[in-house]
Amino acid sequence: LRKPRVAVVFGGRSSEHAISVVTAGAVLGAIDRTKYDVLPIGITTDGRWALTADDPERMAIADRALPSVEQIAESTEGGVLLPLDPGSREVVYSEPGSVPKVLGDVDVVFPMLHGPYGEDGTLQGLLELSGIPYVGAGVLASAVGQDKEYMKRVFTSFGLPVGPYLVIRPREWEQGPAGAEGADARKKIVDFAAEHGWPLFVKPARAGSSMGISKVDGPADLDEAIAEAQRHDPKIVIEALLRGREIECGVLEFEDGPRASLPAEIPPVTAHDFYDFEAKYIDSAAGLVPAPLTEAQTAEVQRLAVEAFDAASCEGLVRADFFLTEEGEFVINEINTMPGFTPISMYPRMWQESGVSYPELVDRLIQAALRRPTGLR
Ligand code: G1L
Repeated sequence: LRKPRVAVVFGGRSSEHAISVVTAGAVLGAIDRTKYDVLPIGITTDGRWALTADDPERMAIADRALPSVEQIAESTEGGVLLPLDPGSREVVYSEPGSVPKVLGDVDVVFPMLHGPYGEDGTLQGLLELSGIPYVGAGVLASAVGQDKEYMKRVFTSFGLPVGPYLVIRPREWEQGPAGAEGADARKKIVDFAAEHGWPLFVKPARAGSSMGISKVDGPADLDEAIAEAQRHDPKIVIEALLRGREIECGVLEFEDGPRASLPAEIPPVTAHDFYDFEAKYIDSAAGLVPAPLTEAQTAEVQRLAVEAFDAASCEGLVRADFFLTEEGEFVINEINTMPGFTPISMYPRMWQESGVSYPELVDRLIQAALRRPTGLR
């Protein structure tokens, strides 16, 4: 009996290229080889696809150096790297932006790419067109999970509690803060701050990770914050500060439907103004699992997390992030369809504490993807 072939697609044209390589290494190391064949497919930082060595150790952080697809492709002597062209021994990359034919021979894809073209639904759409099942969120849930505006709109329409926010559309700021429209947008923001107080968080609406986010203490810092956010996305989301505790909860699709993990608490960080990029990936082990909550609070956040999974029509998994306000209410901040996924990241740690080991997690995700119908549905 032929084993299902799992393609792990990683790297990519993202600032989180290295994190993706390291994470894919951990996933490759956890896949049960008696059950599955694996095909590691690396995407270089300039967008070329190559079949790389099935050698998780080379994908780890070594001597404080971050790995890259280029490097694992180029440091291949003695045929460690499998060429895309099976008849050749040299490394063959796809044309930039094109997809290698090799994808046609896989039974399921494990996409591990951050941000645009990875977790925003575009890769998922390509896989839909190709009729290949894949792990995790589909086209719609991926796109919703990538756009903070639509995420909030979806949650609101499903009755989930969302914090105060404001959207500044590209054209509203086009003429700059001093232009006629810019002046209107500026007034909108200052009025919002008058109602909800400073500081505000200025964020690109669609960006992977926490890049382009600024905390703004007053009107004087607004222009710079918006300019910075617009380097990532012309559409901006502005949020009020929610005082309270940060609680996260993992949702995983089991045979009988989605279930919530034990929640985690992210302690307030002193070294960082908020839970930023570095805090998220480097200090992620700082999270407390399970979160010190009452049984009722735990049940409540678990219920909200599964509701968020369903509201965004997620599949496979999601990490739902909440604030527990000083009034004792949970407010949903965001969902992440591709959460940090090394064994020490919050999502795997929450499941570990809930009795699902890292290898079992990887297996459940692959099984959920294989159960999913492909083609017209
Ligand atoms: F495929 C899953 F399970 F949905 C999945 C894929 C990717 C879960 C988590 C991730 N995470 C990552 O790839 C990353 C955090 C390394 C970059 Cl988005």
